[in-house]
Amino acid sequence: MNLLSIGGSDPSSGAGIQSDVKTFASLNAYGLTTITAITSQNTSKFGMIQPVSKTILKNQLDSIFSDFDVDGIKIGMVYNSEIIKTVFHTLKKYSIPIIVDPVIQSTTGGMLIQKSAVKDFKKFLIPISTVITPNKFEAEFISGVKINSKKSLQKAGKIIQEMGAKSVVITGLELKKNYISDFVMAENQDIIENNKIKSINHGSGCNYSASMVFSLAQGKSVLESAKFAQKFTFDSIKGAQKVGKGVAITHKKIDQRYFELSNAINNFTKIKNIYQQIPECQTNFVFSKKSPKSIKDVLGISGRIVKTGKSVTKVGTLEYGGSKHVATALLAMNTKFHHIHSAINLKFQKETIVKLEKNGFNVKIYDRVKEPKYIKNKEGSSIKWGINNAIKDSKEPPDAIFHKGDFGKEPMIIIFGTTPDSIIKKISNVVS
Ligand code: PXL
Repeated sequence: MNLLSIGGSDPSSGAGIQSDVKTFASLNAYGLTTITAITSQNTSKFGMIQPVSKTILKNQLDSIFSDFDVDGIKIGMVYNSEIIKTVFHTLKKYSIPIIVDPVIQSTTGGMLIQKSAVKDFKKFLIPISTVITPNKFEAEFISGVKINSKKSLQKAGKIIQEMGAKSVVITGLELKKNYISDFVMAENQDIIENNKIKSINHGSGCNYSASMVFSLAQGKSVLESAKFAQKFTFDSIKGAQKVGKGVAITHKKIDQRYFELSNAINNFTKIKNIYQQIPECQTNFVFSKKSPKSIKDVLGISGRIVKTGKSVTKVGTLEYGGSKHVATALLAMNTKFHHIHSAINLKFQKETIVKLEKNGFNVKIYDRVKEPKYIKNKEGSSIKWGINNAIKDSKEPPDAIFHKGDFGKEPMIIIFGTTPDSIIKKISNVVS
């Protein structure tokens, strides 16, 4: 996924385009940037601002759009009217989710937009936004409404929506003690809340809008994306680091599991003739947290790995809870063998079983025909029963478990391992 951040450069990397690139990278998306202005600032002081010329801005935008498929755009600092109009004239040609983060003032006091440009900001950029994400202060500034009640909050949101924004998310509201809330005006009106972390930091606003565009670009709704952004921002504030001498800079710890599974999926798709191993119900590849309790602790692919002719492709994204069946099999295995954290399902073929055994792998079978009726009738319990049945006498975890199907049930092999990489090693020996 390619995401574009249009905004200012912040040399401290706490905010602006540098911060957005960090956010995108932590989500495994590719970050593109076009710089509207160069700021000089650190964690204590805001220095100069120098906007770029419209010629170089247009040139940057053209170089991005002529080469990359852009899946989502975030607009941050735009500073003056010339920049606003240049951005508008390029973006109006595309129908890509656009988040407009109406940044006005930095935590350290710098003005990020000229007073004279506010009118054009409202005229050109608000109408092209899929979502606009002002904080309370910015929402008050744009709408002219002082937010001090639910009614005034709704009024401010409505005024901004009437300026042309499809959806409005007003962030950072303190509606309840010890909580921080966001007001989401999309298909419906919702208030979403999270625990408040009492700290002053640099970067949280940028984290919110950048993570939100990632979620929107995945096809998630505005409400789902706001929830995702709220959680992402909470985590990044929790992980804030005092890198300089002034305020802490937000930091989202990278989920290593995400990268390991992503890499392994990539390697899996490259195995010679791997399409021959994909079952009718397609393949999922999962990797769990250390002590998984439910499928929500298991990372899987939301749309599975699917066969497209003679190649295989990952469809959807890696998500906790992204797999049901293979994740359930893994959970059953992990309950007995705590160090097994990864699994993949492959098409049942006799020769695969023979090769697995020839390679010295421990292979177990269970018979779905023997599955008790009360289990069959209970949605989602067959796999758990099958895995438990196959390992009930095992002292060591098997490398693979298979069953030969039942009426209306496709036969299947599941390969298990400690990590996704260990599974790739097992499979590569056997199937290519
Ligand atoms: O957080 C808003 C923001 C956006 N862009 C740049 C900034 C800031 C805040 O400091 O410097 C370039």
